[in-house]
Amino acid sequence: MAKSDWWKKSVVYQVYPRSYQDSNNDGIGDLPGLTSRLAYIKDLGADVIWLNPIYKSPDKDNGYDISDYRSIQPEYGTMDDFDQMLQRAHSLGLKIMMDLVVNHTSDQNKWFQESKKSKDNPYRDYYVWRDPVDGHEPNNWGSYFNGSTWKFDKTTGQYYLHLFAEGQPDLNWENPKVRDEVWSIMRFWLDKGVDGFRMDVINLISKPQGLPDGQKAPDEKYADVGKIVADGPRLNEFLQEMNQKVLSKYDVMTVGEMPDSTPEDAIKYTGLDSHELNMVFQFDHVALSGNPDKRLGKWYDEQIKLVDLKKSLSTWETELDGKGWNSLYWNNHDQPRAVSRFATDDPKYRVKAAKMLGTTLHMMQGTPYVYEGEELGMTNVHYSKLSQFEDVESLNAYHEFVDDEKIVDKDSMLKYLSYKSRDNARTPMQWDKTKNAGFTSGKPWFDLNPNYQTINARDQIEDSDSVFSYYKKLIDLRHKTDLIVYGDYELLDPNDEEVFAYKRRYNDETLLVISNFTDKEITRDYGQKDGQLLISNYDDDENMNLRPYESKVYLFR
Ligand code: TEU
Repeated sequence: MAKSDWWKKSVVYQVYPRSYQDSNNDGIGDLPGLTSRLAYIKDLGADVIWLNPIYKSPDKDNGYDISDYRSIQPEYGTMDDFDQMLQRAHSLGLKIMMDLVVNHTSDQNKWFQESKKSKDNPYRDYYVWRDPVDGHEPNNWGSYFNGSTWKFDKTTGQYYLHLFAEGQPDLNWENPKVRDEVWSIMRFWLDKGVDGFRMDVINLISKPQGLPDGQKAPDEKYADVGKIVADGPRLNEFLQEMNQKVLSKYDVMTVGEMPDSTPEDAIKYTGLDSHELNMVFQFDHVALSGNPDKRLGKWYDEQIKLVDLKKSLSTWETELDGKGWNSLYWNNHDQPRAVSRFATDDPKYRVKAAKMLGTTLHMMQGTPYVYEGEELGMTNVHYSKLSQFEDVESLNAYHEFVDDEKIVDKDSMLKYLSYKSRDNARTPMQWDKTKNAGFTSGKPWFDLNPNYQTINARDQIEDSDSVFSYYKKLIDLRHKTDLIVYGDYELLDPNDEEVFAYKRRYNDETLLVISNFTDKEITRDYGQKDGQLLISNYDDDENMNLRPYESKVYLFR
């Protein structure tokens, strides 16, 4: 099938359906709610929507634990509602990319319910079961969500593997029947007309032979499982099989979520020769933490140093150029809000800072992703009490580090949760100033960020100077400019701790991007006086002078 590279020129908008728009006042976002907001996403200028999981699920991990891959979670509506949403999206020229979560299922999935019944059940080998070793877990792997990756099951006296929560048992990809089941699920959705898949932790599906212990420091309880299972021995083979049997038959977009992958890995999966996936989500820049206590992993509250951030993003830009393809993102449903994390949500600078971050990312090579509310400059919610959090990752981490291991005090951990918790991304979308920001007229499943009085879509759509209007311009600029899509990349002044500046080149044209990441007025000269100003987050241009969070883009011909 002849395929084009439309996905290179696209901008993706991510919808977390639970928090987007409620239509039946049960306090939970749903598919008819999303359908009613598609025109808004079209108005922003996005081409593709990545929809977080909407399948049947007991919701231990907000839909990432799927009990039935072919039905819709009743809270979100019916299959008819899904079909109508898809049809409406297509009629507006929007594509729909589904979340494919097949490293693990829910423990309520019928495969697992069968699998746990007996050692000779036909579904036993759909999952990874092992005998105890000396009366304890089969190895020292630590789960992404804290504790061991192994859960003992009395019925058969064996442990099952779960890289994430206990309710998320890992599928055994070594079993060809499991792979066939996955291909069949993919065909089910593709034949309905969906336009692609975002593949959840797809680089974790091939476990190392023999499941050996991993390395860990003496003061660590478990080994970091990501380092052990990421990019396993049969991953390329599995992805190639997926491509041959399914993807090659459809003109769709695929992105592999790949924690711990390196640019070399990414080139293998997205390279021109391998034909496995279109692009990756890599984690380097969001995994930077600066935390001196490695045991706490991501849990810390200091802002990342600009020099490190530049190095991380730039490495991916230069290494993948001409060889593979990257996704560009500041935040998603697993990360804190971009403006709070990478710049500032101080009301004095928030609008400028949100636009500055947008400019810095959208002028790079790769496919940009906008997470719902980012286009409004939505901020972290700044919770201070444990009872306000609801995410399984945050709660497990608190209990392990504060209550069980006592390696951090309560107040520090709460500060870390407040800065880094995934809950920051999951407060409902802020549509307008009415009760619950127009998200629901019922009781919202999760409290809104009270700042919807000042940060909401209704105000911003009408304001030509809003973050929303600015994102529209950024997206439009990409659609019109091949240089932004295809140009190569060069970081300027890597050691500058205040400014992120880079160049892009394509044919005879050059783009210069300059972003002041501080709240100070500073000066820099990159020769911008000879360029034509394409876009900026201030009304006028003071050339070498950079005002707080100023960001500007120049074209040179
Ligand atoms: O996330 C993968 C992943 O690696 C996360 O554990 C991530 O590191 C963490 O959320 C950031 O702290 C995917 C999904 O995006 C996430 O929502 C799921 O919880 C997870 O897989 C399991 O399916």
